[in-house]
Amino acid sequence: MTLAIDGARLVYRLEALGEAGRDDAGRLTRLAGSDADKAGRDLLCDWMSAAGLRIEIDRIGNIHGLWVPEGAQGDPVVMGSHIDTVIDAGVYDGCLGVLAGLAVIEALQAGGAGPARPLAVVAYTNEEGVRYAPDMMGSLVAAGGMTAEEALATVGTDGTTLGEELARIGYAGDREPGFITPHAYVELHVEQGPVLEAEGLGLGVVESLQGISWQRVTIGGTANHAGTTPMALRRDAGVAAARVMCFLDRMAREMEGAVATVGTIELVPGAINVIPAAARFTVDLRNPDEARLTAQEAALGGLLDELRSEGFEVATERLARFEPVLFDPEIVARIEAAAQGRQLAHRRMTSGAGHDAQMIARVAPSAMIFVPSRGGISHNPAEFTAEADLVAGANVLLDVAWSLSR
Ligand code: HGY
Ligand code: MN
Ligand code: MN
Repeated sequence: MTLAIDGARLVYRLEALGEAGRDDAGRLTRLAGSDADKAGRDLLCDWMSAAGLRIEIDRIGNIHGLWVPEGAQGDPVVMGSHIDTVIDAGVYDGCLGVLAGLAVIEALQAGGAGPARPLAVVAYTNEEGVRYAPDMMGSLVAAGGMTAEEALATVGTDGTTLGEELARIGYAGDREPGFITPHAYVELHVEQGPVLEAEGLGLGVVESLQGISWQRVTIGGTANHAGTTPMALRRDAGVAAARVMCFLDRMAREMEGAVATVGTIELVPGAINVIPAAARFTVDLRNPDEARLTAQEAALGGLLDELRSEGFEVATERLARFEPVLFDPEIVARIEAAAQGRQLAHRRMTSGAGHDAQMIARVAPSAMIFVPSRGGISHNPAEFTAEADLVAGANVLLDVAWSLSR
């Protein structure tokens, strides 16, 4: 019996979910705990209910859709990802993995399949970490890497608290995070990078995921008059921040596997004719190799010490730190076999982006499936994956989940 997912319905739902949470500038910005997040969550729950799934929400707001057919026993096979987004996002990041998981369960139901195990599809809270750090927070709590209390108490970039926002939007669930231990976890996700497209491949078999280091840096200088203050007498926090940004960019270009990003920066007081008294910015460092990621952090620390010796105040705040992850070889092999079975051109690869799978891998055998991103673009409204690739990836997810649940 060759099962297949309903591709047209998957694409329709991706587009419909992509409309839930657009801001008044028409940008898709579904930050964790926001009204936009509620709109997406409500839509997903409607679809899960229509599929007859039992919906369970845990204290950190992770949404679980459970299918427990007659006779199915034991820990479920879990498929998942996230539906929260970055600012001005595309419609595929995270949403594909959740909606494909739902499509897989619906295909098994429609095909009269009788799995020996239950299956579940999960949307994890706050994977992006844009409003509340760290990222992958819901799955981190589910994997026991952070307590629910700590996560719920997290204060966001806008001064709100995650727990209060989840309660406000009606998704402060009552189940204990981790109430489900997956028998296995498989996540379908758009690659968000250029590799598959560049090599003309339709599918990525993801066997590892790089390490991530997030910090917030605050540099204190001295506000002064932009016109009257000689250059030699300045303590310009803005220039100090710019030196850090250029240093990180050069270091990442010279170090194997390294990437470095300063994605947010704020100058205080932020006036055209005032030398900045302070600069607050975030640093995102990544590397597949833990020793090199530690070296990147040490090099940043060395520069910050140099700035201190020049008279700047420098403070750092750790926002996230996750070591590189190797996924489960047996699940990886099943994904590879399913891709071969569907004659899909594929390759093994690592993930440059963080994903919920890297957290769930702490408690269950896990791996990921990638499909190509056009132009390697993501975290951008131009994010796009061709329908044929979306459906092929979802059918590989179906084959793997079905093989794991028999
Ligand atoms: O930051 C990441 O890699 C993920 O998109 N949260
Ligand atoms: Mn994602
Ligand atoms: Mn993302």
